[in-house]
Amino acid sequence: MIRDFKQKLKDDFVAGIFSKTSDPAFIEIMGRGGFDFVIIDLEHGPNSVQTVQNLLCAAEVTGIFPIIRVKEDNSSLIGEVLDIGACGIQVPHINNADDAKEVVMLSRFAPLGMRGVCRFVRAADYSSMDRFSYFSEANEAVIVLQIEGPEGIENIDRVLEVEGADIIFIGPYDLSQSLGVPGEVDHPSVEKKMKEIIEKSVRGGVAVGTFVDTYENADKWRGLGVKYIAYSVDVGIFYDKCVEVVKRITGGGV
Ligand code: 3PY
Ligand code: MG
Repeated sequence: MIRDFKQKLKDDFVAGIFSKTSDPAFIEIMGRGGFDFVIIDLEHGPNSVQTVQNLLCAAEVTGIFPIIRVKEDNSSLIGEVLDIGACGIQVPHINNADDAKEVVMLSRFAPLGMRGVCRFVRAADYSSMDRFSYFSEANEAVIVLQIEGPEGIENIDRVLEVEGADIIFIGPYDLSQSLGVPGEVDHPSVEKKMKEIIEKSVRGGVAVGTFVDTYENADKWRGLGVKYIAYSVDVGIFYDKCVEVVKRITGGGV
């Protein structure tokens, strides 16, 4: 599954969505709907390692690629979510090369890192998997680093030099706050910085991702070489649909 995802990312484009619900049905629906990946969010929202385990089972049922966004203070969380079967991790607020190196260290078994070893976990099929196959397959988990703050922007060149990151993800909302225009994700200064990060990452051979909540921005960033786009959040999409339905059935038009 991980190899196919990486290949599609390399050759083409992957379409995803954020999830902040705790109901596995939502994850199944996203898979049935055709999304390539889901980012299950532990940075914002009510989920915990315990609730996420069921969401990962639901992802497997429909073949949607599950990435878990951990919190900024992630030292124990990265190993925990990989142990329960996340195929990738996404880490917010990467500020410098040391942050990036630490993520790689916590995500990979030796010789690439020093992730804590346990083969009696869901990711190793509760010990039924050959231990050496598990260690080598686990070391292919997708690593996504979020650049969204002033230090991260400043240090992007050094971050790109760190071996092991698969995707540099630009968080436009935090980035807009960093640039003094909170929430204005279409502000020219935000757009300019995003374009700079995209150019540098593409030049450095690292795929770029971002978050969008309009189709226009999805088209714009895809056209500029962004290959991993998370379109909005399950709860937001559901809310928008509710508003539309209520307007329609009460005669208010759409
Ligand atoms: C941001 O826009 O800051 C994000 O982290 C998107 O998820
Ligand atoms: Mg953010």
